[in-house]
Amino acid sequence: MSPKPTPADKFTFGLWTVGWTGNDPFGVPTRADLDPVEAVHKLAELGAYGITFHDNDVVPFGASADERELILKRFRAALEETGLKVPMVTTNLFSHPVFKDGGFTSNDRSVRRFALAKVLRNIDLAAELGAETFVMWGGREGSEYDGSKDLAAALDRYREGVDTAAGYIKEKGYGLRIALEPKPNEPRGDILLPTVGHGLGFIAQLEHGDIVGLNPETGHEQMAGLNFTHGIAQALWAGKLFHIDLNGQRGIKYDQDLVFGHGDLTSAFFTVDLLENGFPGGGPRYEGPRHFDYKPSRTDGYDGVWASAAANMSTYLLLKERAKAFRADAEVQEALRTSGVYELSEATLAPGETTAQLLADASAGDSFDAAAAAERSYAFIRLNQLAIEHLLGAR
Ligand code: XLS
Ligand code: MG
Ligand code: MG
Repeated sequence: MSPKPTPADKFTFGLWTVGWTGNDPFGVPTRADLDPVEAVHKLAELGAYGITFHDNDVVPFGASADERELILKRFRAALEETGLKVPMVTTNLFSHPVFKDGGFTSNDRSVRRFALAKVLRNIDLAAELGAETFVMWGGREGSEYDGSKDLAAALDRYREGVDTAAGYIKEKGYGLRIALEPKPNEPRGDILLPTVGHGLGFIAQLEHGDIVGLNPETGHEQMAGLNFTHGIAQALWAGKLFHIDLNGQRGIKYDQDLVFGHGDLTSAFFTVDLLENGFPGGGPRYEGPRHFDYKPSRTDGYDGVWASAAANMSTYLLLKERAKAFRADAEVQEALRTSGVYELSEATLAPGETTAQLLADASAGDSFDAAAAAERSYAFIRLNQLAIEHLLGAR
């Protein structure tokens, strides 16, 4: 039986996910357009907590002020009717041809000024709708050819753009934080800030880095062959996991945006284990929305769209159940101890111990029996098999 989600589970969906009509580089849409108001109603019926969007998912690019107001009025009414929240808003700086060389980092200064103003206006909308997170995915910020970008200047302009937006949030007193979303490639050949690690390094260079964190996406790390759970773990550890995009990916290829769990299921299990149970030794926890950023396959009609939205949530809840059972199992706890997982929480130096004392400690030097210590079996395979058995519902 699939578990039924409720708003307390804090599941959110991008409007562009269920609203994707199936156009790809090789084919035209396979589904009719989805009215954002219908998306709000359907997601609320399915038990979601919120909906997120790019400015142009709701208000078409180039709409007049009057058109914008009319559209937003209808959208707000649907939110009020259903109680669905808007915890995150983001800006489309990638679809219109004007952004073909980027928004914040286009070689054309007039485009950069237009992009920055578009972002500031969208920050006003995000604040008005009560969002807490403002995502920036710089899909066009990059290049195909290394000689076509002054990379230091591009990073300067990226920093200028993000700091200007963050400074604006502070100046207005909005309760918003920015979350940068790394991705290695697609649509650009190479995208700036390609991984969680690059994002963390960039944030450390910002003037307003205190309100800038990350929005890692499962498939984006996995496209680069990286471990998503490690990525979000480091972001959490650094106090920078502001938001999350959950989905599925099968190996190093284009961005598949599959349903969460439909890619690497074992990795999804450990992602949920971390989000729901935290680090084994304690430490920072993620409390934000569980946001799905996936694409319902273009083979499917609207039956498949809503089935896939439900699938993201029920798979997450099933994994949560399994991850809770895993941690509660006495045999698992014993295996974690045997494997030294808890032992890693103990500081390597004793409290107040100096480097001189460490160097003088024979047990860490001449009398350390390296051969004996090398004999230790960490029994990680047994521990992992226990996880697999819980994942498969065998325990
Ligand atoms: C694309 C990104 C995008 C962001 C929001 O690959 O995942 O959908 O999440 O702009
Ligand atoms: Mg993606
Ligand atoms: Mg995303």
